[in-house]
Formats: sequence, structure tokens, C-alpha cells
Amino acid sequence: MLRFSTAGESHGESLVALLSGLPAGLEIDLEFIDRELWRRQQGFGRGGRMHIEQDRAHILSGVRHGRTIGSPIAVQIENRDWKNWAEALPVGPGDPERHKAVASPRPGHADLAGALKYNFPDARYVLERASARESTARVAAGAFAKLLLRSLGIEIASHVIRVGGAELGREAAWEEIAALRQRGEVVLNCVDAEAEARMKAEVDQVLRTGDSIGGVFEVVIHGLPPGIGSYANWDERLDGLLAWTVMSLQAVKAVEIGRGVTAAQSLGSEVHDAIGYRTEEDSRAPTRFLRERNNAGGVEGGVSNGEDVVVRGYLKPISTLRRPLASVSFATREPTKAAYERSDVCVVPAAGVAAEAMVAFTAAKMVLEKFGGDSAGELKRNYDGYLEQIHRY
Ligand code: EPS
Repeated sequence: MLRFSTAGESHGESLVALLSGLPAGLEIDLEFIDRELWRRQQGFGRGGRMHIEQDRAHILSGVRHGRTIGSPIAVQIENRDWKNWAEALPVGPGDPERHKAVASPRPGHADLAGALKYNFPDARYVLERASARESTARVAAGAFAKLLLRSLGIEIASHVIRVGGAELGREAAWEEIAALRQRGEVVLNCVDAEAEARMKAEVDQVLRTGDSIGGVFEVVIHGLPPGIGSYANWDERLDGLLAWTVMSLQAVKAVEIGRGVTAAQSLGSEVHDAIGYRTEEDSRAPTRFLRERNNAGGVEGGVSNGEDVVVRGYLKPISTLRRPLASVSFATREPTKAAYERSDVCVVPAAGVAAEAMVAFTAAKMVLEKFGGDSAGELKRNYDGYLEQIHRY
């Protein structure tokens, strides 16, 4: 079974991802993993921390001679900022004078609920683990899942379709979205230069006012064959699993598959994607069945239908504000301002990269459940056999 977990505090020594269940013999492109970590660090509106960190995957186990060996994979990502925090956040008791309390909870963050739940006198430990810095470990794990999918011809990419009031406002082709991954500089990871300029103006505005801003990213799985996930049991539905895993990311407050939101206000004839059939051979298409549009977002009845799988994540604005909202002091219970600690003001492109990782993990897990295989070769044989079957249908 494919599974992963992460460990690490935002200002601790390292982040760690532990991934198990990948077949043996999968080629591991180390540059690709580091490039994914780099992509997560980019975007206009990131905070000063991104000038300190240079996230790199240090693989401790499970990969030898450039390939997986079927054993658990442990990956460590160093926090370069740790050297500035070693006394504030030591593993041992340390000097209490040097600890840094988060003295008043930030509305929208886990600070208050976390302090109450774990009976902490302030929100330091809550901030450290609830921080979206954790998503760097998810991106490392997700990069392995992407490499597995890539070995079967399945690709994943994301783009930003809204920042605050500025939206892309048109469909983006897969080729446009995939091309964004090659960019040497990431502004807001939008396929359209004019829309990206409007998005950047929104971020500029909040940088000036000390506020923060959210938006919407879209993740696309390209090349996933029909038949991944199942309608037969609630916990095997692909859309349900995507919703869960993407929603589990920090600051994601809603997840949409295809045109799920507007579908609720449209007629059936406007929503559902009519089906056609091509009699001639096209070896690139997964099946001979055709759709003129993809409102379903590639999932019908909890099962992939061979179209691109389209998952949107709606991100609330970052809850650390330079111009803080009202809060209450943990120490005195008196009214005060919410704590402010260096942060980002817009992370929509980065959240899109983290969501790619969660989508890749989910897709890889379901692919492995359907096709099995303890080695990459066994998986590929099973997979190719199925492709042949549906191609003939
Ligand atoms: C970070 C995400 C944000 C950053 C963090 C690095 O985390 P949070 O969810 O806590 O706002 O602000 O950096 C810092 C905490 C810092 O010291 O600047 C990330 O994605 O790496």
C-alpha cells in the first residue's frame, strides 16, 4: 500500500517525509525532486523565509543506484533557518529566556484551537507544526509519486486561475499548463500574461496595506486512463479521495472537481458531457470514446473517464497579517493584537505545487491498487495489458 507521513517543525532542524509502498526498480530523477521543491518556493508574495531556504531532498533510504528498492524511502529537507532558531526551539529544555512565545492567537490560524487542545501556554508549538512549511515534505513525497505516474505516461501540472479579484477568465489547454513547469521564473504561475499582471497588482496592493490574499489553483492529471477509482464503495471514489487529500493542505477551504460549483446552478443538458465514438484508430487516445468538453473534470461516478482530471483548490488568505486583527493575550486574557511573525502574503502558486503532490500521491495510490506489482516492470505489464483491453473496447 502506498502511504506517506511527514514530520518536522517550521523552524526545527529538518522536515522529513517517509514514503512506503513504491514498487522496486523505479528510476529516480534526483534533479526532478529538487526542481519540484524549488517550484514550491516560488511566487510573487512569498516572505523573507524563501530567501533563506534552498529546499533540497536528502534521500536517506529506499533508493540505491538511482532506483527504488521497494523499501521505505526517508527524505530529509534541511531548514537553513534552524541556525537562527536553535536556542529558541531546542530539543532539550534550553534557556527559557531565549524561547519565543506566540503570545496571542492569530484569527484563522490553528493557534487558539491548538493551544486549547494540547494545553499549551502559548501558540509556539502550534505555529511550528500547523505552518505550511510542512508542505515541502509533501512535495518531496509527491515527486516520487509523480515519477511513478510518469513511468506510465501520466503527468500532473497546476496553474493559478484566481488571485483575489483577478481571474484568468478563460480555459487553459493542457500544453499551456504543462509549459509553466519549464519557466525559470515564477510570478503567479498563470498561463496568460495579462491576467498574471492583474493578479500581481492584487498582491502589490496587499503588500502595501499589510493584508493578505487568497485565490484558486487548478491541478490537472493528464493521461490517466478510464477506470481509476470505483463507484462501488464510498471510500474508493476518486473524486472523494482528491477532495480529502487536497483539502488537507494548509489554507485550502474548498475543493472543486471540474465545473462542480457552477453545475449546481445549471441544467443537466448544460452540464453533462455528450459521448461520441471514433471508429478510426488513434493510439494516443486512451479509448475510442470522445467528449467535446470536460465539465465533469474527468471523473464520473467516482471513476476516471479518460479525460483530463481537473481539481480546483480554493485558498483562503494567509492568516498571519502584518496589520493584525484583534485577539486576546494568552498570558493576561486582555484584548490585544494578534501575533505577527514574518510570513507570506500570497501563496496560491506554491499551494498549487503542494496540491500537485497530493493529487499525484492519490492517483499513484489508486493506480497501484488497481494494477499492483512489486517491481516497476510488473506494474508496467499489468498497466499495458489493461490499456490494450480498453483500447479494443
Ligand atoms: C513557509 C510557509 C509559511 C511561511 C514559512 C515558510 O508558513 P506559515 O503557514 O507558518 O505562514 O511563512 O516561513 C516562516 C514561518 C518564516 O519564518 O518566515 C513555507 O512554505 O516554506
